[in-house]
Amino acid sequence: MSDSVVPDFATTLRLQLRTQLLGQPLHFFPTLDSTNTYAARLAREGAPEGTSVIADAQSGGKGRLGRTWVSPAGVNLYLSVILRPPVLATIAPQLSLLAAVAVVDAIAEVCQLSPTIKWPNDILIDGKKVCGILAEMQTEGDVLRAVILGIGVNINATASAFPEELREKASSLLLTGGRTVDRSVFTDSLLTHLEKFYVLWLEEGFSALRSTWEKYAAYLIGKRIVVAAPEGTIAGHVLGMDADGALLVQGEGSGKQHRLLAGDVTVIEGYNYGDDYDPRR
Ligand code: BT5
Repeated sequence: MSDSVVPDFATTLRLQLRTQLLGQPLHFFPTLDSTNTYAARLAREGAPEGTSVIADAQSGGKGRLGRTWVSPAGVNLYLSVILRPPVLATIAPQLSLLAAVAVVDAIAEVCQLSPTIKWPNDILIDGKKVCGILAEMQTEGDVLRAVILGIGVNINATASAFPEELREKASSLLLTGGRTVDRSVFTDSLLTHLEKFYVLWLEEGFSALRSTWEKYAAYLIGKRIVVAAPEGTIAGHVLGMDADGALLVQGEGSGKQHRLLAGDVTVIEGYNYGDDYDPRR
């Protein structure tokens, strides 16, 4: 397949890209079912760390748990990066937290907007989702072979690009910032931040990113939430995160402290601890 259908994005990004590792090499496609599915195949065939896949449109964009990622052509970013960190598979979910921090910094740098992170993997602006992250692992026994880090960012999508039922909860950088964003400038910024944080994480672990993550996810701290987690549904309030990136939730009723590594968070509106509430007390 050739780059010819998306010459501006593909050619400009290749010329601009400042990274040493991520996006090296970079595969572009006019359409794929899912960049994560394609990158997973490349990873199984032995593609080196850093190999990245971008599609101009996806016909079967994937969210978590079998959900769909709406992926219209020509306006957004659909990116998958192959990583091969020498860590245990249990540590790998930290990569989606790391990616979230990189996305926030790229949006701040390119659009001068201040998104928030909704644990674990949603990026919101004005309460609406502009980015989702899907990290998929390839393992052999306990050994982690690869992580496919998929990132979808709504860049220049207009409201009509989203199906009716998503318009209330999805947005784009164009809709929130009021101006068109150059996709190659944004993608270069994202891959550059992602590479910087990945190298830092390899050298120092998640603790080096934790305070930045907590700052970006601050709105969740102290909030009353319900989490649909693999271990069951938990209601409580958010205390913060631990050094490994797990969400710490003080359970309602039981008072038990839960340490969650995955799940879907719903913030319960209309409940406020007040400005003087310190969740760490
Ligand atoms: C995610 O799942 O948020 C992960 C999305 C990852 C997409 C990237 S694109 C590149 C790579 N290739 C892929 O095939 N996937 C990755 P989840 O937390 O399960 O959220 C999915 C939910 O978000 C859906 O059920 C919708 O409610 C909503 N949604 C779908 N498309 C959206 C969009 N374009 N913008 C905002 N929200 C969307």
